Amino acid sequence: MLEQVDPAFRADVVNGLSEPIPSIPARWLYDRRGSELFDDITRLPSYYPTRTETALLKAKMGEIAALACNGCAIVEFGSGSSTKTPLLLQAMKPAAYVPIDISGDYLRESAGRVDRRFPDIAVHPVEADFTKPVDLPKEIDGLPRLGFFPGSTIGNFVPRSATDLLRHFRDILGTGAKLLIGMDRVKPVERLIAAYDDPEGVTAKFNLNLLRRINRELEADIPVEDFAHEARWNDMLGRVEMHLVARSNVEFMIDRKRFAFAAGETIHTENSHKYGPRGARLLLLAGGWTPLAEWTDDHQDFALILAEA
Ligand code: AVI
Repeated sequence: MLEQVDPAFRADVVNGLSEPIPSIPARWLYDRRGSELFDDITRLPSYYPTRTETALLKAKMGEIAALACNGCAIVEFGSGSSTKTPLLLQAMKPAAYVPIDISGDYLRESAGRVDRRFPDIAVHPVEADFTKPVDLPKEIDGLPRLGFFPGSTIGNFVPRSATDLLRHFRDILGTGAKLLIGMDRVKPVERLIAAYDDPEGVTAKFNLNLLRRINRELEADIPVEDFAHEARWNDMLGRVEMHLVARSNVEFMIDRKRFAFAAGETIHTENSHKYGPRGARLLLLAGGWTPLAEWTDDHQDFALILAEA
């Protein structure tokens, strides 16, 4: 059966590959297989962010809950299959939980799980793209709001878009709202590269899966084995970049357009920005949020920041 193809996918791929520096927006990495591979990445020994953030939440939850939520409604941006949410709900005992996710399947599954496990919390799932305007359910009118944006997903947005997104969260949640956000810290390059180019090769599969998706959904003929995964640290811009590098001269067709890559040329597929303490706070301030408190692990690998709109 032919899959439904999102016209925005076709446009992003064809336009992105036609740019002088070929790139494809990272959101297209997450088809069903890509999401499964990302779940696998979060369990890899070298991928520290998920493990560190979860441990941090567990260790500091009492303190975080006391400052962040008093009978509030928790609004989670991009709830996915998050395992961090139960920790929050257990400790904060919010009046309501509003998971927002673009994937209806994930959303219904996670909302159902929360509903069964926390019968006293009203769950109001919203199927939406949180980067676009979102109406919150009227059932939470009048409740204080806490936005939750874990996982350092903010790092996948270039600072210009990250500040737009933070301002958008402020518009959705309203003045007086709070935001608990996870941000990955700058650290030695070897550790960053190991996290994004693991010895098990899972991140390579995740990155290359994008080419398989293009072949399948856009009936293209990219020779996937002629591309290799590469993770690079861009020191000037403070980010890890994922690229797909042509191993040899490669030609392929997408949508009756021909594309040619010389050996060594790349397709840029993702950015993952890392922030120092001041950079993180400045980003929040530029996005309309005043930092109130910050928690980090013993190695200062990862930070959770509570901010107020
Ligand atoms: C989803 N996001 C926060 C991950 C990250 O670390 O930037 C995506 C990822 N890409 C490769 N590994 C993980």
